[in-house]
Amino acid sequence: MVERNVIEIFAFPPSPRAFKTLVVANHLELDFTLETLDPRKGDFQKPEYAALNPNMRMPTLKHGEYVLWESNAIQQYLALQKPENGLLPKDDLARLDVIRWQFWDLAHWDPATGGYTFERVAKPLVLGLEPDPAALARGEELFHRSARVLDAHLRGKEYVTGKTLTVADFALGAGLMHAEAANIPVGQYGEISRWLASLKALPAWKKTLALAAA
Ligand SMILES: N[C@@H](CCC(=O)N[C@@H](CS)C(=O)NCC(=O)O)C(=O)O
Repeated sequence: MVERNVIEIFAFPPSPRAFKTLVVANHLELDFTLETLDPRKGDFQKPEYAALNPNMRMPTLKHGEYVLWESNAIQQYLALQKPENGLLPKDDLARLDVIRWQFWDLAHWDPATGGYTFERVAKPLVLGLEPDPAALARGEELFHRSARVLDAHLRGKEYVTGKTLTVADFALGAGLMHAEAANIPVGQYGEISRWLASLKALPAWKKTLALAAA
């Protein structure tokens, strides 16, 4: 029986959308429980889960009676648990910049990186299907278009919105959690590679990757 004040995160840890939320919870060292869902067992469609998230997708957060879905919104909720950490800046314009990049993630980066991950990781390793070359070609075009934007933006910046690590870094970095396995051509982009290396060095990144591999 989970205590009322413990945050529950319902997620399939190998997914980048799950990773986005779990890495923030780990970085903030929040007290949370991971409720693992497995798509191979039909967990997303189970009535008790569909009652929490009518999309029947993950992740979902539950904190007492409060329920929230959409990974980037969950990141913000987690950041608000420890506002002093600065993952979601208090200053309005600084916060809007973080939110801008979270929106850009959903509109452009997540589909661009997600195409590779779905075709080269989820299909062969989770669903037992062959990658579709046409989908990979479409994904490649999307990826380079967005990667050029992110790479140029990162020039002269430590993190996506400047000198400070925010939820935007975790939102965008999560799309590259399977970069090697999915053969995402990150190496062509020096600034993205440098920024990604700094995220991978974080203890929370390593801890969350281990959850994904478990
Ligand atoms: N925009 C949503 C996307 C959620 C999403 O599509 N999750 C995938 C995980 S890879 C899912 O649950 N897919 C199951 C399905 O499509 O049936 C978020 O970021 O939370």
